[in-house]
Amino acid sequence: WGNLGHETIGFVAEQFLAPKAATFVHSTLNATWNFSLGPAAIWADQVKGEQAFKWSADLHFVDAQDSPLTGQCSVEEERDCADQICILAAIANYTARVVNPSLAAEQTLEALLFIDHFVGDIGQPLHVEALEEGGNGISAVCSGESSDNLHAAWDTGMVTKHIDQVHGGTPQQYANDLVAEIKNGSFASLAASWLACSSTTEPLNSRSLETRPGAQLERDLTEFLRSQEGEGITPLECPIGWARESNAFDCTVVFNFTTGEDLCSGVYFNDAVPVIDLQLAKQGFRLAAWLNVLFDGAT
Ligand code: DCM
Ligand code: DCM
Ligand code: DCM
Ligand code: ZN
Ligand code: ZN
Repeated sequence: WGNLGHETIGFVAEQFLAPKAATFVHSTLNATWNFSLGPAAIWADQVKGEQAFKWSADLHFVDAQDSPLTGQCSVEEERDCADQICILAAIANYTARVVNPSLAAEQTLEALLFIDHFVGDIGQPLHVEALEEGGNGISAVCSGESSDNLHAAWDTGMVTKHIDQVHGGTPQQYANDLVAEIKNGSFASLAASWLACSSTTEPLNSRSLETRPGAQLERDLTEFLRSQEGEGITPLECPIGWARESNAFDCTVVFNFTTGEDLCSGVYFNDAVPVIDLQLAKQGFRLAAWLNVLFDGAT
């Protein structure tokens, strides 16, 4: 996502933080970030072009070697992240680091800033897709501008137009509107299942969940943190599930357009907007739940 999408996700998460997670977040993020996961979510994009952080640029995505144009969507840790340089390994790495008491404050801050950003990016379907470098190599038209590419249309073009059209032009307002949908609106019946780490291709009722949907997320994190005694990065089940969920959209709406079609209006835009709303709301809610498990011990 671009800045607006990331800020929206951070502002959604802010409204679901449990007490200790909130205390940690607001004492770790300094005035530079207005003490908020909203503004802080864009740091990882700001630094990835700097020499000192060049190594982090490839952590923003996973190149899933699937085949979305023939309807075969999938993400496999072993196939797609064998070198451990991808968003899946990054979320695991910074999850371990953010609660590591032996790290210096600067490193703890960086870990939180990376988590804030990567839990957002993993929800962008083209950050979980190898084809044409996540759509960067596919030209696209957005609001008449033919200079765009498909990746940029999803990161920025459609999000900007949607916020301007129906959410008052600001990520704060967009986040407030999504939070209202989570609390009382169209997402209210779904939100609990977002913490079950399930894939959309795997119906919730086919899984043996404990009664609380957050239980699997808690199990995943607990097992992961326990496994950190050893070397290497243990993948986390929940982020792989999130990646598969967003990657599934690469087999439905994302590549479903003809050359020259305007993606930021008409049929394509109408199909994409519900996906954008869902993915931003979901990842914001999950970001809060993730930090709540880490710092409060529960979702
Ligand atoms: N590093 C990392 N992930 C990468 C590449 C590097 O976490 N994909 C970290 C590990 C080293 C450090 O960067 O601690 C080395 O970077 P530099 O040479 O910039 O200090
Ligand atoms: N680093 C990281 N993840 C790790 C180890 C290091 O992101 N597992 C980053 C933190 C610093 C840089 O690499 O920005 C250098 O770290 P170090 O001094 O520990 O090599
Ligand atoms: N990106 C991606 N998958 C790739 C390459 C890049 O998702 N294989 C993302 C990272 C940025 C955007 O695309 O959000 C633009 O990448 P770059 O800045 O490397 O051109
Ligand atoms: Zn992007
Ligand atoms: Zn990014």
